[in-house]
Amino acid sequence: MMVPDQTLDLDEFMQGLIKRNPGEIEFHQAVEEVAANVIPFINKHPKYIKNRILERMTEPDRTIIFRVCWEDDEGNVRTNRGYRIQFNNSIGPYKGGLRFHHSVNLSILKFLGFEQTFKNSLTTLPMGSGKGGADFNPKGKSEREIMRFCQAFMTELSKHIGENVDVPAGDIGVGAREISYMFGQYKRLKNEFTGTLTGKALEFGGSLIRKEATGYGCAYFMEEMLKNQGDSIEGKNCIVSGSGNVAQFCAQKIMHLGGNVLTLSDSSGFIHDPDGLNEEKLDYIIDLKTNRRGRISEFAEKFKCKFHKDKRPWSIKADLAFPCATQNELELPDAKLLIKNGCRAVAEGANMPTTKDAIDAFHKAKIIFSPGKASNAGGVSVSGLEMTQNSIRLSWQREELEERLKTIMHDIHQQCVNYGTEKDHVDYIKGANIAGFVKVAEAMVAYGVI
Ligand code: NDP
Ligand code: 2IT
Repeated sequence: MMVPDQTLDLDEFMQGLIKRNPGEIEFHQAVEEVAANVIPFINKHPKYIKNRILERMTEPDRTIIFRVCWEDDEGNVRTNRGYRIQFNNSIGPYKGGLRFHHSVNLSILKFLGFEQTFKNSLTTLPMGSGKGGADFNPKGKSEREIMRFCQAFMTELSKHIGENVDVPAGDIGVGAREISYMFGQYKRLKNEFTGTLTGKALEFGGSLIRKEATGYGCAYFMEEMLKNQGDSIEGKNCIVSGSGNVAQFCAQKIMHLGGNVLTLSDSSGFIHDPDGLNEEKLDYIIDLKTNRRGRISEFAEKFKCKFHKDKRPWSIKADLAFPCATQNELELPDAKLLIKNGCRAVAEGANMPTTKDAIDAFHKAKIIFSPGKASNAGGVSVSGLEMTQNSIRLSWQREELEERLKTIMHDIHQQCVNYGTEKDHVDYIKGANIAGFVKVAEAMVAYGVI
């Protein structure tokens, strides 16, 4: 039988997706950004249409939702909802972070899992995609409560993961402390010592540079984009948002590369330090946010600079911007302010921090812009290298790992250039989406209908 010529239409495709996933607005947003680039490409490659690759890629392999019961310090029974979305394992085991934040829901985890498919493909390493977490709010919880929650969460999650099946890691609200509690529980339940989680401490299978990798990678990616234009971070004023894992080490690498970091933020506001950060100030931030779990306003008191309550940092005049906190934290009015103040380039450290209309404004103003799936891929890349080290039961040196991270960020940049070069600029979103798509799509076509 003849198969009629077909083409995909973006509006029709999105209508179907929205109908199948009602109310999941972050998931719709992430898919639309990819589909807008990938559909014109697919329409030139009938095999991707015939095999319904985009329809299949937007449907997770499976979604696991479970109850997590634990006891707080007063002996009250508490209940949260846990999730693991195993999105796509065409090019390797499911791989992606766990997020503990009160805002966590199915839509947010599906957007993150979907983005992870393209990001992990870009890393050049053999990793599929997944994401998980819980609507548990770690703020204000005692150390023992965090431990009991992590153990209860892992008691269920352990049934679904494994070093060759699905390898979770950290994300918002999940750092070395939580990974340690979860790894301990996994080891106890399974009676095995394997690399089933990444982001572990160095004493039990963790990798050097993993902690720094997302932030360092983001700064390296910005450096690559500027180099492509004959420029560099050296001497540039930079705005960084967030003050967690990604923001801290993005700020540190910007400083190493000669840039000046003027801002950091958290969910209560931002600090503006016109003199710029230095290593002493950054050490204070790392201790404040990672060890003491304090508020960014304490930095302003300590170093006598300004704290802007409930505001985001995008009104500050600077050359470069690095959104490193959370999704949709940079909206159209923020983009307009950045453009008006002469900002030249934006590299996303967070996942989908920029809204669609803000991205459109950057494109119109010819601002260089990289999507998180390219510029924050350093974190999962070093997670991949942690998996390799666990498999061969060896640990690589810091210099070797940093060199590998740099090479991977360079390769990701090159893939974006290969697929995203337009007449007079590189469209990094298009480049990342198409390059990320091709590797996974080719594997799916090769497998046939599964
Ligand atoms: P952390 O939990 O270490 O830090 C998160 C930071 O973002 C904190 O400063 C937090 O403020 C702020 N934040 C969180 N939610 C909000 C919100 N709703 N509004 C304003 N500020 C908020 O997380 P990470 O640094 O690990 O993650 C930051 C981003 O980077 C996320 O988008 C994550 O998905 C992404 N990412 C992380 C990777 C990793 O390896 N960790 C890898 C790739 C991407 P507060 O302290 O007040 O909560
Ligand atoms: O969004 C991400 O890439 C992460 N949170 C890191 C995932 C990982 O497996 O290291």
